[in-house]
Amino acid sequence: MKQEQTLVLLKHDAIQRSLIGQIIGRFENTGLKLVAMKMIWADDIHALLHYPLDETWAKQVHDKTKKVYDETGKKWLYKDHIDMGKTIQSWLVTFLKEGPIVALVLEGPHAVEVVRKIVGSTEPRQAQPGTIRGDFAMVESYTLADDKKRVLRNLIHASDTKENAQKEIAVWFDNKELYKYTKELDKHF
Ligand code: 3AN
Repeated sequence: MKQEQTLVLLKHDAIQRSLIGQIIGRFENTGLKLVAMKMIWADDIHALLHYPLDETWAKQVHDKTKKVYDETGKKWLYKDHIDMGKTIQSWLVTFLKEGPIVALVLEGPHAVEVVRKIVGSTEPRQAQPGTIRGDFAMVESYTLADDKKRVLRNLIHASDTKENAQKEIAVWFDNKELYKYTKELDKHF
């Protein structure tokens, strides 16, 4: 089966909360192969390459958040999805540069889907127990983050599609940093 790769960033809140080992342990438990890993302190260039202001993404972020605002009867703050996208992008860049992060690449069948599943919902409040965000960050919510004018502190970034995974891996890793090696499990894939 064709191997897939996905990018994971353990953001600075995960490092502050001493969760590196536990989170990486969960990824290892899936059976996916860790093919690259490093600690980085991001600069503006890398942060903006990682979080480009893409209109489709802005629309998605807008719709996900607006749904929660409508359900909770909270007043909507933004003019439109572009206005919101720009605001969230600037918060994301600030947060990504707050301190060192850990970047890793996981490889294996359905890597993107499997990783997103165990990471859990973007809004930790909605994340299922058993997921990383559900177990370690459930008190965090869109309304809390927006009231504080900061990004959701949801511990992890995980690529959402195979295409984005390839783009994001290229932001953080050179090809020579992606290792090829065999594991016992490979013979079953
Ligand atoms: P995911 O990280 O699950 O792919 P996206 O693409 O919806 O989530 O959002 C990217 C990041 O933007 C999220 N990880 C979150 O930190 C932040 N974010 C999205 N919407 C909001 C919001 N309303 N308030 C604060 N941060 C947000």
